[in-house]
Amino acid sequence: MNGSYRLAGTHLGVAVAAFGVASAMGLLQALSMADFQFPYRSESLYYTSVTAHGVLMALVFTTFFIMGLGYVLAQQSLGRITGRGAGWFGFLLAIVGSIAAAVTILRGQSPVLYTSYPPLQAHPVFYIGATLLIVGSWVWGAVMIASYRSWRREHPDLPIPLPIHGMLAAIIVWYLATIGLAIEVLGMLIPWSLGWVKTIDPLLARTYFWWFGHPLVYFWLLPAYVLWYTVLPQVAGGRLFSDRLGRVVFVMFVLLSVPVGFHHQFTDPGISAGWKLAHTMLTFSVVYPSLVTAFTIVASLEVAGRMKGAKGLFNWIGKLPWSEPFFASIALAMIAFIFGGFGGAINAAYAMNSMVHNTAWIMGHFHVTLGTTVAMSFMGGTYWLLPRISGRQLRFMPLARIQPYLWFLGMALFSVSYHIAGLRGLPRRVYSTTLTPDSNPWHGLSLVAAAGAVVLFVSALCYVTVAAATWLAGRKIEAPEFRFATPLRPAMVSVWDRFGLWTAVAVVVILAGYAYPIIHLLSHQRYGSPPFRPF
Ligand code: HAS
Ligand code: CU
Repeated sequence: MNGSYRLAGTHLGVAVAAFGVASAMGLLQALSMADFQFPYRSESLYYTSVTAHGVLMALVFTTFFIMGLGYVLAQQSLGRITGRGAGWFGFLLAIVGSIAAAVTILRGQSPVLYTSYPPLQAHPVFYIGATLLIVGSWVWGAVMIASYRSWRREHPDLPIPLPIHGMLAAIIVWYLATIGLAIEVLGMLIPWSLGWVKTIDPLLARTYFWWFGHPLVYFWLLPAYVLWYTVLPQVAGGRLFSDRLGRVVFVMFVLLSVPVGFHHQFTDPGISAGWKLAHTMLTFSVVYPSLVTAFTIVASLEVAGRMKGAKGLFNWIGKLPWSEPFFASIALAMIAFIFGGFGGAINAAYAMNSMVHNTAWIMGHFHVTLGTTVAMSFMGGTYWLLPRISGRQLRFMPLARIQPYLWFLGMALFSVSYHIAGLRGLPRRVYSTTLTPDSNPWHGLSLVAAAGAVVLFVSALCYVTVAAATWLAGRKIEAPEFRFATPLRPAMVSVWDRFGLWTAVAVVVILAGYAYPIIHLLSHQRYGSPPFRPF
């Protein structure tokens, strides 16, 4: 196997493994919430498991998949990975960091949940491990940018290949976002967890965290969009409706992803209402590129259906390849995002947020967005990538065909129940839904969610089985070609390729959104909180 693909494939392998472990934990948690008695069920096991599930899914699975995908795209679209050795070094940092953090979680020393809010305190190795994962991803970003620059020197007059355009946007969002995290972790959490300082200011830490935490979701979403824009129309048998709109969308995420974090802090005191409203407005602005995406990708699919002869208003939908695993995964991911996006707009509405904040609704929301839209795009992406990088045919094709539908079904049961339970007041992150002795309005819903979790677990087993069996024992074939979607009108060089300029504008927007509120928080008299460890 080609060295670049070995590098990419190793990243994908870690992603699939993390996903498998985290899926089993998800099942455990749903059963616990629905009050099934199983051996070793306990509060501490629950919080250990929620933390491990969140970290492995949201940080390890996603980051490793994105890095692997990035390397494949660099090799394919740019014909190179400049600095493959550095790429392996970044991998090493990321894997060592992930394992170290995971060990402290599984030993029950870091039950701080994936948001790691102080004053809950984790073991120092947890924070240091997470830092190594991030630094590893920075190295990846640098290798990607170096590869792009080397290509650019040879092709000064060409538009950036669209897959790389989208990945560069994701990388810029990532660098801008992780500045906030670096300040929080290096400046506050690590010194505090080592005992160098006695107290921590939770509000300030949370503010830095959400500087990172919201753009984090677009760091997940953008690589999914790259697959939607550049691969999906091709697999569907059509054309990309507009290359230019794709570029506008990616640039808008660079501009608007970061300065929206206060929409996670509407209920936090110490941040004035005006700044919260400003972040609400910016949040509604960053919804726009997703609406454009909905239009562009659906139009591309309609083109595909019409190229296959559909004439009516909607019958192009039936002409799409619904039994092809990659297509089915992404199409279902898109359908889920109609609901995920709608829920996001409710969350972001300053006043309505108080109805859903810290309830099970939020679990519902992010299992539709991250757990369905992004996760299904990545699972579908795995089915597309594996045969092409390994030269092996997908093993157990029927499992790969049914897996996306199972996931969609499981998540529908799971997320709809938790959205409703949230509106009925079920808090998020509780170990049991029968908190009161009387039967309460949540238990029935949590049973439906647990049924969904069982379906999800079966689907996860299918995915992991197909991926592992293909990698280890797939029948050797001539690797299918990587083919990207052709746009209806050819790509042209434009101002949307000028990432240096857009990054500079993004920095200005971030300063406008965060400089004053953070200076304000820093200038307060702060007493801080000592650490808190629940067990
Ligand atoms: Fe969110 C909380 C607002 C998108 C993830 N979000 C979270 C948390 C996570 C998360 C993990 O404003 C929990 C954090 C925690 O632990 O506390 N979210 C939004 C908004 C959007 C949004 C406005 N979120 C995402 C994405 C995520 C994600 C994407 C992960 C990948 N979210 C919030 C807010 C909170 C929040 C508040 C805090 C709540 C609180 O109080 O704690 C937007 O980006 C959404 C825009 C999306 C659209 C949808 C476009 C639709 C498309 C598909 C079209 C398909 C069609 C059908 C038409 C406007 C592109 C196709 C047809 C075929 C035939 C195929
Ligand atoms: Cu957010």
